[in-house]
Amino acid sequence: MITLPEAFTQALRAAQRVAVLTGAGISAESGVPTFREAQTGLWAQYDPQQLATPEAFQANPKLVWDWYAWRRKLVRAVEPNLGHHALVSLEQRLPHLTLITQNVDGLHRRAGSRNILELHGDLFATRCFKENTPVEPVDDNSETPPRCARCGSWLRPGVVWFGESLPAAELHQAEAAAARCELFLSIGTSSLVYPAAELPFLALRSGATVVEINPQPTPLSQHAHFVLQGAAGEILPALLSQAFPDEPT
Ligand code: BJW
Repeated sequence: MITLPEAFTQALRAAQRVAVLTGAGISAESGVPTFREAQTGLWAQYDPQQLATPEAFQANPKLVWDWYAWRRKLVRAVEPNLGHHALVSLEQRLPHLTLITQNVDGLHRRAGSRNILELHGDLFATRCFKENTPVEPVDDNSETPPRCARCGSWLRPGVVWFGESLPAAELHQAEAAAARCELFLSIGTSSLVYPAAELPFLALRSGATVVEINPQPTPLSQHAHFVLQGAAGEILPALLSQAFPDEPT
């Protein structure tokens, strides 16, 4: 049984505005590999950081498209876990919670979270590589990579690659939520990728209490007010039952 610091559960109960930033670690217990952990099977020989760039796609569109098609298949076969579900319950109990996610797997949406900002796009969305316009998702069994029906260019996954801008409206809302919140939770992210990694620091500068949930230390750890070392799927349900002991989970 995990016992969380009373000062933290009290801060959570009292908070009017909470911002939550999640990364790949929250989906790990669903069976989705994190971004920086070694890949398995066919993809073990590739470094995700080398595949998730426009340059990699331009150099080898089939390779990069197939990697995303493989990940879509993997994500379709898994379910949201206790960590995702605990965040849904937290949203229902708190006056205002903004869920900012770097994940492209859609598991927060599938769990039932409502106020979500997806900073790095959506694994299941498709865009024209040349015109950057959204198009209808294509069948993963069709020829790869597919072509844009309008201009004939390659289609690409609707995610944000290294060197690309994040969706402006989502980033703006995430920064506003980080600057305004009293409590900021950073969950399951290595805190390495910017501008998302800047958000807890923005919250710190604005006077918020910052809490990290992660089995491993990150560059944020030494700055956070509370570091809860462990798996999100264990800590988040404990947080819920200890902060709101009289409410059904
Ligand atoms: C658990 C767990 C459990 C395990 N429970 N936890 C400032 C300084 C330096 C560089 C830059 C900067 N500003 C911009 C940059 C460049 C770049 C960047 O940040 N590079 C860094 C690598 C240094 N950023 C960009 O290019 C961004 N664009 C941009 O800023 O545009 C303007 C600009 C461009 C160029 C220069 C300057 C300005 C775009 C970033 C897009 C990131 N996209 C990706 C791919 C998405 C599509 C896909 O999935 O394929 O997003 S990269 C990848 O990293 C993915 C993730 O969302 C993101 C974050 O990873 P995350 O979620 O933290 O996962 P992991 O695997 O790293 O960590 C998992 C964690 O979980 C670990 O800590 C585990 O311990 C933990 N864990 N089990 C809880 N059960």
